[in-house]
Amino acid sequence: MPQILKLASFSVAPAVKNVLTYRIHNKSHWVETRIDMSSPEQLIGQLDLDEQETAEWIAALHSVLESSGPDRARFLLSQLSNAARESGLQWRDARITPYINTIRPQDEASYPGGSDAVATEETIAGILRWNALAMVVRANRAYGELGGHIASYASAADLFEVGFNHFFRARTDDFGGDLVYFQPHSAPGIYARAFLEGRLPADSLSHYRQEISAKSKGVQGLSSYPHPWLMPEFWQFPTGSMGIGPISSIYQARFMRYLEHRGLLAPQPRKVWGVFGDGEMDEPESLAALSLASREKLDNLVFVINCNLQRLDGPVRGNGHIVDELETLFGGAGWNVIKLLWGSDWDPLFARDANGELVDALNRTVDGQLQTFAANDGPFNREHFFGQSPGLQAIGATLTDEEIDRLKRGGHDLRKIYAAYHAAANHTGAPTVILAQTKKGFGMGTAGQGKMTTHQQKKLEQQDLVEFRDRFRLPLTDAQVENLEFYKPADDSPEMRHLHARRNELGGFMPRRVDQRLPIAVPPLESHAQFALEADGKEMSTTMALVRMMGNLLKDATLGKHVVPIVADEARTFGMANLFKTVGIYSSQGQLYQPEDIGSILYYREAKDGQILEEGITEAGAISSWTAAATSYAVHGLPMLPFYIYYSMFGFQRIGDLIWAAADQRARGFLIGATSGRTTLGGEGLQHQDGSSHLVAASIPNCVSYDPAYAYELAVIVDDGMQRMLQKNEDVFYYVTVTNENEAQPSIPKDAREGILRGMHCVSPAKKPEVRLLGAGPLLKEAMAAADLLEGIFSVKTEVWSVTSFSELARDGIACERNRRLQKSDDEAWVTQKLKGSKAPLIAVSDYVRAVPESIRAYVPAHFVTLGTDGFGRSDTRASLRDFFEVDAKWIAYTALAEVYAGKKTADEMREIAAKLELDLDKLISTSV
Ligand SMILES: Cc1ncc(C[n+]2csc(CCOP(=O)(O)OP(=O)(O)O)c2C)c(N)n1
Repeated sequence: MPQILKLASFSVAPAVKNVLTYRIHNKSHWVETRIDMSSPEQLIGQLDLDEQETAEWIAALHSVLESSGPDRARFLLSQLSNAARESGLQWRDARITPYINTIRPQDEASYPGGSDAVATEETIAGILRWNALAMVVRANRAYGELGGHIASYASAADLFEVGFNHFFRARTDDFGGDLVYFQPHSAPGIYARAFLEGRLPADSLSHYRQEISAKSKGVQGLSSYPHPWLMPEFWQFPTGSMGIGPISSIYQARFMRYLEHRGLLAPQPRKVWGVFGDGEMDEPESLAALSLASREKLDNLVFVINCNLQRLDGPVRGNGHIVDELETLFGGAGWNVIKLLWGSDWDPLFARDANGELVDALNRTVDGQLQTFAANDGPFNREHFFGQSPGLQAIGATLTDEEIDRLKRGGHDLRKIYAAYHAAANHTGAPTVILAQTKKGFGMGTAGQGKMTTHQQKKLEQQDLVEFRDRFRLPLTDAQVENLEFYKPADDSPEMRHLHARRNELGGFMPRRVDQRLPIAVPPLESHAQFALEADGKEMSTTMALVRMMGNLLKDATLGKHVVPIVADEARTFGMANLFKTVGIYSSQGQLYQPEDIGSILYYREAKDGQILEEGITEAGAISSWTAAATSYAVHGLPMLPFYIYYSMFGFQRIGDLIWAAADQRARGFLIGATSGRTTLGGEGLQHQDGSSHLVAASIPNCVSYDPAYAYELAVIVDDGMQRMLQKNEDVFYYVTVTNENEAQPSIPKDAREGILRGMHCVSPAKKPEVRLLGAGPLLKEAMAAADLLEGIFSVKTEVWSVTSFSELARDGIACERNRRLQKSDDEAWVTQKLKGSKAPLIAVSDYVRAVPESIRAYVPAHFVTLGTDGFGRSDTRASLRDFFEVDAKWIAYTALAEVYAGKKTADEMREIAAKLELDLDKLISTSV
């Protein structure tokens, strides 16, 4: 029978329907419990109806554990669980463990160097906290607009330090090195460490977030967040945009395996570590690839989530437990989860908690309340936490107020952190997540610790600074504190000796980006693209041409193995199925089934050394793989050449931020926007038809983008890209759009290469033209047909140019214009050079929004009209779409005639011309509907 002795109170929680809160006096203390009453079964399942029986079961488990050990206990539990299922019991483990550390004190790995090392490292962490704080406060004293963060690193410092002192191994001659994704706004702490290590001078610290002014003084300024573009010898991975780090690190760990399984990288016990925020976990990208990590058994991956329970505005889960939520999510996805919640000073308290009252209280205390406890002092915590019941009071009574105040959360206790990292580093068969509970703004006292506003605190009063100094026992005078002086212990101090010894032991300093020049020979163009150069009118789409070139490159003896074809479940769409057979699809497990199509020559072949990364329907995942491959030259000293081929609409628009991060990371590779062009991708309609990717691509400084019309143009572009990226080691990447429209492909005209690469070349010259047409990509064909109409029906002499890249033309134009303005050179833009020989009007047409061709207007030396595909797409035939958007041959011809006859023909005459072309001048404007 129930052992309820007294039922004190119960209430139905107003905010949560069907939840009963009740307090039971359990012999010695009151226990408050919440139960879900949504069904009678739920209710019965949560009430302990027979405490004695429960106790007997628990005792039985304890006895098995003691006599036969944990393996046997686990076995019995899974047998029980099976038996329950067989009996029809719908039971499933709640996946939430109590709000205590996963690792029991007796199972903790011991700290290398013991108490001395702990003490020294605590001192170092205090110094780092100070220098990081001083860096931010100094910058903001000087220029209030600079920004920066103190509270995040203050909470993460110990988590980083255990990594730096014991786990993060640098790249050496014979070891590839661990890879660490650092929480972006903790960057000041990483700089502070590099200062102690002697890698960054104090001058640099004084120029945090002042990169431009520092440079003018000959000083290396420090970027706000990790940006390899800005600090190429320091940062490896950009993480400043939340969510990018987590997904990138997962695919990085997976790509390391890919390289090993393909025999390109020697298998080594390297790890990928990612230190992220608990608020950051709300980004969809943060959680998007969790199951990939466990499916691939990525035990080379460790996430450390700094659960300071706060994000920018307030608590992450004020009314719940973010740790428990993440435990459920990660555990459910198959990760090894380690809760690191309480410091060593809690161990004796738990030991005194004979009837589980303390654990109950922690289970019940929601994060918002934990934050309030962090923001308040010992007496407050004694009253409001330990004061909840006589039992808790008794536990609290063993501590002074000062001790209560200093009770550590797990993520601030070096020993506990070490034990968690040690367990994570040695875990096999699954990735590990460490959920480390900390206090945001740790040590910032009443000025910041646990405060709602602490995230954005960048100014501190003298009193707060002095308290901070005292809290971390820093040997600074009041004046030094006032001046925010950086502190570096003497070279022969125990701290500095320890710090250097530890890094020596771990292979050197981190983070460090190594970018050796490792050129790879690019095969001659003719070897893989002869079919495109000498197409001679053969019909093919540019997508087919690309895939054929890639197939040939894959066969090249030197380059072949470096090519990484990547798709997000669209290989068949792009005619790549033949690659399944030839190079295989990468699968860490090989192929455990007989594929349905085994009899066909192009069967779906998965292999452990497969070369294609077939990512499934995740553009975010596929681009993360691409980035890992495109930066392999720096991360692994192994250049790779990824081609990620995707629906162009699902690129810059959908995953633009990941591409931006790749650009920051100096990625080198090809992004291939297939099924491109708003009118060229026929029936697919509004959400699939891309008319804007070139606009975004043009805004990325190191992205070289092209919209080629012909297979030979594509061949020249791919060849140039390979030469620049692989041979010359330039930090650029290529975005090339290809289409699925079959076309008669001409052979390459003589001397076309330069024009193709600079952005335009003449494909149909005319002597003294009356009008000139600039056609881009798939619409060059329409421009050519328009020229036929103009010449054939209206006897208007027409010249046609193929524009392969408006963005390259515009960049060149901007550069020339600036050079002239700054008196550097008189060079004319390529557009100007090519078009200045005539005053005939120009009509430019592209399958993208008009802003794309408009980008060259300033450099065009004649009257200029642009046509494009502004507006929403539609599902219809190409012909209907091009008529609708007014970009087909007839509309181009009519537009040309409107310019040629301007001032010469009446409105009625122009209407007659339109009628001759079967055009409706009164149709609705495409952009308005
Ligand atoms: C995509 C994106 N959105 C918003 C921000 C702005 N931002 C920077 S830090 C931060 C809060 C981070 O909270 P959390 O991840 O919990 O880290 P903490 O600082 O608490 O350790 C926000 C919203 C950002 N950097 N990136």
